[in-house]
Amino acid sequence: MTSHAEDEIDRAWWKEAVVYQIYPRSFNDSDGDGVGDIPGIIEKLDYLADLGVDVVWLNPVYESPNADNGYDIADYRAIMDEFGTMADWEELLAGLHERDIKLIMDLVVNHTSDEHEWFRRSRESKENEYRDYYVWRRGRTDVDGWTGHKGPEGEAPPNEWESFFGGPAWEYDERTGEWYLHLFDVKQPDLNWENPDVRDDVFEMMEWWLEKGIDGFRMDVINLVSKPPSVAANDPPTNESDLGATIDGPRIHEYVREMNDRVLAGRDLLTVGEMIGSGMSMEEATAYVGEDGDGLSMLFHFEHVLLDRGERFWDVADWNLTDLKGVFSKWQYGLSDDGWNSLYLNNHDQPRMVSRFGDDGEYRRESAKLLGTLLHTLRGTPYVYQGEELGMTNCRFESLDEYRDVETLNPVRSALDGGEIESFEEVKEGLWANSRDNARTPMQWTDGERAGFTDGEPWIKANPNCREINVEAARADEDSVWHYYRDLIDLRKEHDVIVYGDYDLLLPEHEEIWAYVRTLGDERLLVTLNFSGEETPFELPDRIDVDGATVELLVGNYGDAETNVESFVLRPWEARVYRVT
Ligand code: TEU
Repeated sequence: MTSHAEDEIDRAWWKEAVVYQIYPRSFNDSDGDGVGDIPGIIEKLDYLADLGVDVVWLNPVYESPNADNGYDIADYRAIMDEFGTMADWEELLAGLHERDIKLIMDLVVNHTSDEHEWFRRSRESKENEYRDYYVWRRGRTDVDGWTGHKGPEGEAPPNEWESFFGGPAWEYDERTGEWYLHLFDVKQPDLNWENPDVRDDVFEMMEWWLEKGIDGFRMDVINLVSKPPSVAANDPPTNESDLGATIDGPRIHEYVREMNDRVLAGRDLLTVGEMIGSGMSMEEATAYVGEDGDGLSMLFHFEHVLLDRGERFWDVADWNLTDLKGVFSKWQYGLSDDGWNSLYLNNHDQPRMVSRFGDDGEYRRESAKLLGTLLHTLRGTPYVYQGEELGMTNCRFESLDEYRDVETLNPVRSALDGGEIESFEEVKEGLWANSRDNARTPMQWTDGERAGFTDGEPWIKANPNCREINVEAARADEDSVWHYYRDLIDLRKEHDVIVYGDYDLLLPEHEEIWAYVRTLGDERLLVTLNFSGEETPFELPDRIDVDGATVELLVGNYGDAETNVESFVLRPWEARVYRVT
């Protein structure tokens, strides 16, 4: 491992930034219709400034029929009515910039809504100029006994791919007698990136937003846009049944690079590509984010959030700390010389981190702070998901009716219809652990019944624990997760070693403690995290020389701690960050 000296730092604003993710539907409702909106975000601008974040990533706010909460876009250049107007959006951007906060927008261009003008035209006839904007195929007639889907008698879909949300990835369209591809919901037809007109239109739309003054993009499932040749070339239908073939497809780097060359290059932006899949090699990663790569600032991988996923949507597998350390360390070392990491422990698609990797019972506060310490002291750019700074938890929904998310509803309904399960009760606990709706309950502003989120009926229920966990209470309590997050965000601005220091994992096999050293020139941080509800002894390995060093506790979730770092006992879910110089 090379150790970087201070004068070799390759600085960028987006490496030094903390990003705050806003899911507008659930953030703050200004007009009492139960749905969060842009004026609601504007009301909370000072809240964001007080927390100290540098960038806001806004989940989709574009016009959409909301089959997948805005990830099904009907018009890329209009704001969804429920969220407000373009003038509201412009006011939001100005309000953020006034406070020195940048804005990155969600770019969803693997698919559109089926209500997008392009798709409306595309499905009208085989001849029209938009036909090739999407992936249309003939069905298979060479299969006996296909009982799967609603094609005409005796006809099966072009191949056997299952969509990410369950059910076939192809939909038969009567008008033209062909099938269209949708890797996600049936209302999210995939764009055909092989068609240069599609790329022209997408790039032009990106340019349009950039000219409005935004500071970058989060790119939804960007590594799915290049379809495997069997689909893209409109070859005869196949029996392919592995959707994995759509990940990092053959022309992906060509497309991302083209996007960079034609739109992004020469502008000082934050770009983060969401890269679905597991086990990405470092070679592949640097092809996207490395110095000679396609030009993205960073990417979101899925390796740590797949550790506890079972086969079906509601299956929960055990995860262990050594695996979690293993995944993060692979990326920490893998991108230490080339590329840059994004760091996230939850988002709008994932359960709440404290319920998943921490303890949302007795040690909720401690473990939320511990996870925050991890997020802010690894090498990379931290992404804080709304409510994380309060230690918000998963939510227990008591019936299927209370869920809203297509990714939860589709598979459960089809399992019920198909007799695979008999009742909601059978999968209830699995959904409590896994459903995306865990992260989508309203932001908890006050201890009121609707969490201070709305005066109306919220579109999804508020977590009853808003009685105790809410912004008002957290800001009034110096010892809250909120204040701790604010300290962590401040520290990042004061210490280059937090941003740029090298990462060195200690005790890789330890099952309760995650410990590492960060080094930049003469600056060293020792981070020790006890991932358990028991007291756990820590021994500093001999190879870390602290003889004669000055040791100071920079931050810790129990307040004080001794400064003899050679050995000590960590309290339940204790996190300590020492500065050793
Ligand atoms: O997510 C893609 C994605 O990978 C999710 O399907 C994820 O695997 C799953 O939700 C984990 O349970 C992006 C968006 O973030 C998501 O909200 C959209 O539904 C999806 O793309 C389609 O646009």
